[in-house]
Amino acid sequence: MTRDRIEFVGAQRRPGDPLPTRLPQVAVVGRSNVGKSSLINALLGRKRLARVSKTPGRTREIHFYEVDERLCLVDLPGYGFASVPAEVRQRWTPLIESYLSTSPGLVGVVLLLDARRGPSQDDRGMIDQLARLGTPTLFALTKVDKLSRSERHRATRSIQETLELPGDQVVATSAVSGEGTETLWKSVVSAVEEAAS
Ligand SMILES: Nc1nc2c(ncn2[C@@H]2O[C@H](COP(=O)(O)OP(=O)(O)O)[C@@H](O)[C@H]2O)c(=O)[nH]1
Ligand SMILES: [Mg+2]
Repeated sequence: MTRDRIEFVGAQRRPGDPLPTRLPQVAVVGRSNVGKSSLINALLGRKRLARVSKTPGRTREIHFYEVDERLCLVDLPGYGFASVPAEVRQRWTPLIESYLSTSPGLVGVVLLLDARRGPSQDDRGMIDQLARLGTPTLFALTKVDKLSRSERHRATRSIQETLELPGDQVVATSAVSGEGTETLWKSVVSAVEEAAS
């Protein structure tokens, strides 16, 4: 896929809002501030497609980006950031859960984990939920530009061991250097192709 034709096709603001796409979807999920919007921009080679914010919890809706009329990348609000007021967080949780559990076009999820930390309770809750739903999940470590080469290997191995994942399910990425983004994109496209076959 050339990623020449990228289009923001709409948002879901409340659970049950109609989906703005009919294409197969791959959703990017993770804590607020883990780097979801930045990674979507890096995957699609655009600087300011998805809004990047220094303030956690700014994405309050689900955003849909169609690529080459073949697949749709989905930018979800982040979960579990302490500085976001509880009442706001509670409004997003049903939105995220409803999207993940009721979207027939959802073929896979990329779950982002900050390379510098272990998975949080919220991450583990999300991982369990995805396993219950049977949603194929890829794991991307984010912001690896902040780590040395040896720290990066250690972080990748540690996540694999902690979550008992096969090696090819974890990709170390950086939206700043672009590291890992082509590998991850290929996996995203494979997930869509597998779902179609
Ligand atoms: N160094 C570095 N910073 C990043 C990277 N990705 C995101 N950030 C920063 O992390 C913050 C949150 O990014 P954002 O994409 O908005 O996260 P989101 O809340 O998960 O969508 C912003 O200040 C970004 O500039 C990365 O790969 N490397
Ligand atoms: Mg965001």
